[in-house]
Amino acid sequence: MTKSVTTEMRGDVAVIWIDNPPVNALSYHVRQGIVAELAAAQSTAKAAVLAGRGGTFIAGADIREFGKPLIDPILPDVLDHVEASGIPVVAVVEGNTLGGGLETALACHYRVAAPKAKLGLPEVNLGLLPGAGGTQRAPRLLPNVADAITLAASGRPISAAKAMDIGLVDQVADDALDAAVKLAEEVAGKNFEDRRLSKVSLAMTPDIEAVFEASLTEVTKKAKGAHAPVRALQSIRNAFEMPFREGMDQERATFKELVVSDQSNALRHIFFAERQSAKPPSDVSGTPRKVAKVGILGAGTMGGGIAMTYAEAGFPVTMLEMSDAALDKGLATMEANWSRGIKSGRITEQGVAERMARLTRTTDYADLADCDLIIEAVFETMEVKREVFKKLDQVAKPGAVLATNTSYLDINEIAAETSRPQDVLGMHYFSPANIMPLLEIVRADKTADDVLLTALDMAKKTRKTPAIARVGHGFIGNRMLTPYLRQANLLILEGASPEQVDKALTDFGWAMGPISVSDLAGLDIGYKSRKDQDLSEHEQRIYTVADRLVEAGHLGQKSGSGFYNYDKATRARSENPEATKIIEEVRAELGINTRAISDEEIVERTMFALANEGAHVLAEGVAQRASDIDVVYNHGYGYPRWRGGPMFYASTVGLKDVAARVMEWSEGSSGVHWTPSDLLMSLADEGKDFGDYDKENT
Ligand code: T1G
Repeated sequence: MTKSVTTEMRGDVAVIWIDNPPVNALSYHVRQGIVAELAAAQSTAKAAVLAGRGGTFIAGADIREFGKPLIDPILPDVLDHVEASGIPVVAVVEGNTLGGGLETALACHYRVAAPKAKLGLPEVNLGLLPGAGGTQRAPRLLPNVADAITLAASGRPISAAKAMDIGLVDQVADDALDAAVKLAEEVAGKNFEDRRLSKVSLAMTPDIEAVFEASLTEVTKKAKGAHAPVRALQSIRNAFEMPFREGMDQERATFKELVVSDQSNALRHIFFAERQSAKPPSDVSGTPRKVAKVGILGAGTMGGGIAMTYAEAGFPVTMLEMSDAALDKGLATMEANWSRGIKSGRITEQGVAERMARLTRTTDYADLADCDLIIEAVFETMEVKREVFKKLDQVAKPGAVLATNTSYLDINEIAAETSRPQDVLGMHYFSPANIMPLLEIVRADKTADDVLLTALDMAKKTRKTPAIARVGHGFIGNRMLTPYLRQANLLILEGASPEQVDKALTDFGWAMGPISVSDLAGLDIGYKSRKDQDLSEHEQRIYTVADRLVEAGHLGQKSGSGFYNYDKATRARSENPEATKIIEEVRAELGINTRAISDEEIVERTMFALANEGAHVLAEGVAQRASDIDVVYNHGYGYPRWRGGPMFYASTVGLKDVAARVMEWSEGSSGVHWTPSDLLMSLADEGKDFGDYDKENT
């Protein structure tokens, strides 16, 4: 293996290079190399510069090493060596200087940043806290403790300019390496004891105490059940209440506790899962087709959101609607959506104008002839989709990728309407499409490899997180939503209130409970969809309450009342007495003896319904891997990230227990509503989990 840490002398300055692509993670050989090269430099140089190859400093510890036997030296010890160096060390902060990378820079005595550098302590995003002195050195360097708290508890990176502003770096220079070597030459031979942060002592004061009190409330609220942010805050507080070495020991102890926690395992799982889901399937080869111009059919909610997505990514977009009035409305909505960001400084008026200038409007299909990618987001019926694709086949240029945004229809059928089924696939966006990160890419039977690669490329260019699905009713996400909502409605029939169902699941960590989600989406959507399908009597019975609400005009948030009442101004929800009355009437009509239902049962029946259906989706090949399903639910449905995803959570519970409960319910009074997955049962029997399934099948 080539050495991942080498030294290049520049006069009396030792430039120590870290070269561990792709992100210069602090793998064990990097840690060993830093210690060795710095030790050697003590006798050969008067100062040292620590820099990373590939335009980035260090993106952090090597996450892949966690959970494996530790290889010495551990990072805290490496950084003790760096800080204790007899010659001054200047860090070249470039690219991503994150986590252990920033901690390494803090152990250096000076820091020079490149203008585009990003600096942060994102460990909390992995269910961890900075574990190599970040919580002890940052507060000793930064004059304002609130800045140290924000860095470590929010996990959000900051720019070089902001870092300079808060005192995290000494300089920002276009040529950071050159500036760092110059600085090293200047400080060589001079006293730099005051730059050893471990020597700085801090004391708690009433003002600082007040900052911690206020931060604790805010951090706890934002954490929404995640543990790491609060633990990171506590560790920073230790810097003011105990000597450095003790604070380091406490930090290490907390790190070792968190690194084996369910939350950290879940967050590291989803970190790798969302990178894995963006990769082409192993049976696909070739290169993406070039997309210079995008056509969008439909300027409604979905079409407008998709058009915004591409315009924001810099693509010229041709928007086609059936009438000028529809185009006027759609474009006005898009402009208003963008303009909302002006007040908060997210965008400028010029930015809005630039995006709007990328949009061309038309009611003539012929104007789509020069588009390389055309996405339709028109009315969700097969008749309309067939009609649209027949026309696209006539006007689109050869090689254009033709995508449908359908949320559940059969894309093979749609593709068959064209003479080019190999150019057709699904690109299913989630509303609001310009905000929601998930993109379900549906690979139809005849979709060509390079068409699939084009969609993956578009996801990357429009900052979406993709998951590849095969054709199947509802693909991955909506397919699994059905049994989840079914159990939620059944629980209400059996005795739980809407509020209890929702609260059990928001306490579990969901952004919104299923009943509130139904009200948000509009109860009439489900009502119409059920009327279009030929549901069995026992299936229809489940939604009697929801149907009665719609028939009584309670459509959900859009009508001001659904399962809940909504305040017109604040949208705050409250009980809807009408709904309570309907629930009681329906229970009586159906002869249901209601019972007290525990929150635990609510969570199990809904979450295990998700996992069971996910296992069906896997077995049918509609999803490539269980971790893709977790990506879908994290990025499209507000699943609590620190639980990993519906499949990871079921694995954490233990598939044996999950399978046993699913079998129990399938034999019970509402057993008709359960179809136990053979895959779930066999994994449970073999003592395996969904992670094993992924390892063995992808
Ligand atoms: N360890 C191991 N692999 C990593 C990695 C890391 N820290 N960061 C990225 N990779 C892999 C990633 O899986 C992918 O692999 C490839 O690099 C490119 O990544 C002690 C305990 C740096 C902003 O949390 O946020 O330090 O898929 O696709 O979009 O206190 O990677 O090609 O096989 O994301 O350009 C703290 C995590 C660690 C930063 C670059 N650091 N990384 O984004 O590329 S814990 C982090 C990122 C720690 C200390 C603590 C991003 C990025 P593959 P990518 P990108």
